[in-house]
Amino acid sequence: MNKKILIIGLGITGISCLRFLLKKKIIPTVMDERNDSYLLKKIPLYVPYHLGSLNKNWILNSQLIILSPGISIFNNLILKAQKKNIEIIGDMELFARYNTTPLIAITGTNGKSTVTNMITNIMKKNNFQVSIGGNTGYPVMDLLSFKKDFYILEISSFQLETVKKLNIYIAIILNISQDHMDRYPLGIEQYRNFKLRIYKNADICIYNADDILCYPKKFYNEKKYITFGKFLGTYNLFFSKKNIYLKINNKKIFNFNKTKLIGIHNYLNFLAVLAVTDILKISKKNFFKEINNYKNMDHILQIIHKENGVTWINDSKSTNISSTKAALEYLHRKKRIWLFLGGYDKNCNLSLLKKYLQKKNNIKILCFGKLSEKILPIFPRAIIVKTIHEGVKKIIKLVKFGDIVLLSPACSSIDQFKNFKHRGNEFIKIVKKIHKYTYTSVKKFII
Ligand code: UMA
Ligand code: ADP
Repeated sequence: MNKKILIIGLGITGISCLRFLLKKKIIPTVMDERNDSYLLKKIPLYVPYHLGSLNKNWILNSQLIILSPGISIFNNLILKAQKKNIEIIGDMELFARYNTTPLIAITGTNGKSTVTNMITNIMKKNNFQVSIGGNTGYPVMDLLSFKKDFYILEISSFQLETVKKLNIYIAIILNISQDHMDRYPLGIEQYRNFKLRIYKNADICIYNADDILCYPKKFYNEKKYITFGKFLGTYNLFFSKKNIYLKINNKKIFNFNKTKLIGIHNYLNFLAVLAVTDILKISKKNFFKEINNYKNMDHILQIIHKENGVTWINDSKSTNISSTKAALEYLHRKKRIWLFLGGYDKNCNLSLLKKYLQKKNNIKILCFGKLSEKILPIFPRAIIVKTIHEGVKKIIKLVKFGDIVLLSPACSSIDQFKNFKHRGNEFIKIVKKIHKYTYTSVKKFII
């Protein structure tokens, strides 16, 4: 590569690209809008850098820009560079140009991490050599040094914005609903178009047949298409009075209710996984063994505390409306729910939750963070609190036997926390601390 290369963004993506190019003896220039000593430490002395802003001259005088996913291709300066025919790619595209390992790639609004992990676990247990990368937090450029049978990639719409030709063996779209509407001003169709790019150079496309937005716009003879869904698709569910079964080609095969899996949304995730394991010829017996062993990841519908008949649940990974819907669909009808909603809402239409949050459903809304500025016109009954901590303090004496307290914020965490993990961990800390304080002092008094 004999071009003037500029890396924009020096988070884990930018740094992984820098590391890769330096190994190849290519010295790019680098840029980040942040300017701090921590960043400086990551840049070798001989690499030219610009920190603190986007440098117009550097951008417009480069020949290849490697853009981090956090920076939109619709950024004004990036649009100007595109007009000048400067090539703009991201780490996925750079990776695609060097990768020779077969890929299984997963996208969708929700369930990406769950499905990526499920596939990886099952494949490992069945003697495949695999590594996981992408939006999960392990940048794809770092995968290239591992020789494996497959790489399993979680890919976000941000990453797909800059993909041109990514050869994929199996590409999956789990579902598409409103998310990141602050980044896609033209709405869900614009977001969807980026997601659909995953099919472009895929041999096999797996998609959710219940969700019209996941359907490819064109079907090609040389590709294979496999579907799953609640009622539609090759792999679907059968609802009897008491149980929910896996159904393949109209045959009841397996009772999901006997597993530890929570929520119909997770049954659907497993159908997508099964479609993959069938392609790889992993036996159904081994697949079912894995379902029985599967434990939800932390921060996803995670029961963190039970006391006095009240169950406290951390679903901090819910950062959009559909994931909070999935939590409510799973939990509602069971008990009264105290729902913590809040954070930065990414311009999504919160009124899509109205059906789930009607008065008759017995759900009390506590709203924290930036969302508080706009929730009342949509949900006038919401109780506004500045922080999750204030909310927990407010309700600790109000919750009754049988209640559920659920943090499923439907928003991203960036207004008050570093990320969803930080938000979830803070919630856990507060809940544990307040119980220790409230109930140990009461218990002492009674004794
Ligand atoms: N930066 C700028 N200008 C901007 C935005 C960012 O200069 O307008 C700089 C920041 O100062 C920072 C760097 O860019 O130094 C951060 O780059 P980045 O935001 O692209 O983040 P990375 O650390 O490279 O992490 C990215 C993904 N982040 C985003 O998409 C925002 C991570 O997904 C991903 O795990 C990682 O690459 C490895 O592939 C995170 C995410 O929030 C978890 N993803 C979104 C989601 O899941 O909803 C899509
Ligand atoms: P992602 O990686 O796409 O963010 P995760 O598997 O981490 O997805 O789950 C994020 C949130 O979405 C969690 O609250 C989880 O309960 C919910 N979720 C998982 N799968 C689905 C699905 N198929 N449909 C709706 N919500 C889902």
